[in-house]
Amino acid sequence: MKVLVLGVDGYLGFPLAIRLCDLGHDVIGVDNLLRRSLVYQIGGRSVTPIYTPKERASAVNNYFSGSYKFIRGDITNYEFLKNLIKEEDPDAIVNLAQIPSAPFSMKDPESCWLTIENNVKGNLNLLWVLKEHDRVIPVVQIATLGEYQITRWEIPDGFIEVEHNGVREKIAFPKDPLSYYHCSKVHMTINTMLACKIWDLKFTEIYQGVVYGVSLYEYIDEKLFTRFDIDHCFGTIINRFTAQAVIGHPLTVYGKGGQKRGFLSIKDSIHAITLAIKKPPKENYRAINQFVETYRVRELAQLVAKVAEEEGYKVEIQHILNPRIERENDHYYEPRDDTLRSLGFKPQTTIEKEIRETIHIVAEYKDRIKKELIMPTIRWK
Ligand code: USQ
Repeated sequence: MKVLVLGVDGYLGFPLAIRLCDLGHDVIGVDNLLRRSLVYQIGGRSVTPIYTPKERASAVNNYFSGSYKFIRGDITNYEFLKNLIKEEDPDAIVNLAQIPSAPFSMKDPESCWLTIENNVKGNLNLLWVLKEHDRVIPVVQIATLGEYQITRWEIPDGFIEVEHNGVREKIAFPKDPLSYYHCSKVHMTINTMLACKIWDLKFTEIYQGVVYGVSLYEYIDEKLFTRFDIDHCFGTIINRFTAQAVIGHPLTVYGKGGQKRGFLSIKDSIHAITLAIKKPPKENYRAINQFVETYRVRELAQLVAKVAEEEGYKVEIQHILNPRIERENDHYYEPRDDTLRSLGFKPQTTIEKEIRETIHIVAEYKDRIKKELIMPTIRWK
C-alpha cells in the first residue's frame, strides 16, 4: 500500500511513517518543517536529537522493507497539494499536518491566526483536492477529544442519541473547545463532515487524547528518534512531568489538578492509526475516540513521581496557578472507545512501563533540556 503522510516531521508523523515502512508499506512523507521552526522561535528544542529529513529518510530506507520518500511542502498551498496527490495517487492519506499546541494558539493574535489558518486551510485544501480526484482515497485525520463538551454524559464516538420534546435523534456530540487550537480542530471536523456528505469522500477522524512517551524505534538508530518537547508551549503533560522529574524540577500541576483527560502512549497511538488505515470505514465519515485510560492531572503527577522515585529520583509535586481557563475541580469525564475496540485494538503497553522507559531516555539527553522554558508564561487571560 502507498500511504501519504501529511505532517511527517511531527511527534506522531515520523514514527508512524517508520511503522508503516516496517509493515512493508511505501510512504511518501510531506512536511513544511513548521514545527521545527516554531519550537526554535520560542527558544526551545527537542530533548531527543532530531536529524534532518534527508538523514531520517536514508535511515528509514536502510532498516525497513517499505520505501520512504520525504517531500518538503506546505499543504496550505492548494496547487502543491493538488499536484502531489495527482502525481502520487496514494492508496491512503493520513493528515497530521496541524499546529497541535493549545498554549501556542493562545499566545498572541499572530500565533492564534497561524494555528487556525494552518490547520483549517490545510484541511480545506485536502477536501477540495479529493473532491476533484478521480477515485476515492480514504483519509485518516487527527481530531481531538478536546473538541467535545464536558458534561455529565459519557462521550460516545462522535455522535449521540438524544431525546428532545419526545423526539429521538442522533446528532454530533456537542462541541465546546477551550483554546483556539481546539477551535481549529472543531472547524476541521465540521468542514470534513460537510465534504463527506456532499462529495462522497471517505474520512476517519480520530478524536485523540494526550499522547506521551518516546520509545518506538530509537534503540535501532538515534536517527529514528521522534521529537520530544517538554517546554511550556509545545510539551504535553506526561512528557513534561518525566523531564521535570529527571532534572529535579517540581512537577507543575496546573491549579487543583482535578482536570481529567484521556491518555495513550505513542506506541498505542501509532498502532491504532495503522488499524484505522488498514480498515477503512464503510460510511463516508467515521469518528473514533482514541485513548487508553483517563487520569486526573494530579493523579498523573503522583504516578510519574512514583515511577521516578523507584528509579532513584527525588520528586516534588507543586500546584501552580493555572495559566488556562479550564475546569480544575474533579469533574465527570467518561469518553467511550467502542469503535477503537471494534477494530481489534488492544493496548500494547502500560503507562508505568512507558513512563519508566521515557525517564531512561530523557536521562540520557537531560543536558538538552532548557530549564527556563518549563514554567508556563502563556495565560488564557
Ligand atoms: N497541565 C498541567 N501541567 C503541565 C502541563 C499541562 O497541569 O505542566 C494540564 C493542563 O492544564 C491540561 C492537561 O494537563 O488540563 C493537558 O494539557 P496538555 O498540554 O498535556 O495537553 P492539551 O493542551 O490538552 O493538548 C494536547 C495536545 C493536542 C491534543 C490534546 C488532546 O497538545 O494536540 O489534541 O492534547 S486533548 O487534551 O484530549 O484535547
